[in-house]
Amino acid sequence: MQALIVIDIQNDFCPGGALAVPGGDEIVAGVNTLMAEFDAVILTQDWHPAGHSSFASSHPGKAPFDLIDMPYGPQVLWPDHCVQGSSGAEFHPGLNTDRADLILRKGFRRGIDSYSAFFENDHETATGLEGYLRTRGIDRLTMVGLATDFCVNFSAVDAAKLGFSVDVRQELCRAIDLDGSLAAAMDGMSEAGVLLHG
Ligand code: VGL
Ligand code: ZN
Repeated sequence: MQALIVIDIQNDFCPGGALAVPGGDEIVAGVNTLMAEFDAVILTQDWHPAGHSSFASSHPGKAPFDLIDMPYGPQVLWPDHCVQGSSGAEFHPGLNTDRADLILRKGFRRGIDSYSAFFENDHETATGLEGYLRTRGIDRLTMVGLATDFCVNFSAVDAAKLGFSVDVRQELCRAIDLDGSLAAAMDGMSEAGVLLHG
């Protein structure tokens, strides 16, 4: 069984959004088309409470894209984005959400970020997605979405480490690319055994 995992195609990650990924909206039509090829489609949704610890605004004297040390490790600080219930947190209006079997929200604990769809940024706190996939007999994953070098990267590497076969369709992903983060992500995914397509 094969699932398409669509990562964070939300207004705030698209042009005009609070943490816009260049070309983020260009992938929407292609992702919709690809959905037809899968047994299951799962959407993830970045879903932060106001005042989340990944927001630079929660750390006096810090600016977006600064790096800080959190109890669970280094953390990039972001502009406020994907605040629960806001229009920025909604999916891009062109995304076919009707086809989704599951919408998995992440990043909802104030004190910890969650790039990966499987584990929060302590690499320990599970989101429950692994159990969902295994109990449905899904063993092959294709990932698309935003951003290649953060949430797609962390999700793909975790999935490969958990033993899923993982394919990332690069032409249906877009990157933030902060200080070489895209190149590092590509290396990390390859090393973990993720297949990079396109
Ligand atoms: C993401 C930064 C902060 C992502 C989410 O979806 O890649 N990046 N929150
Ligand atoms: Zn976020």
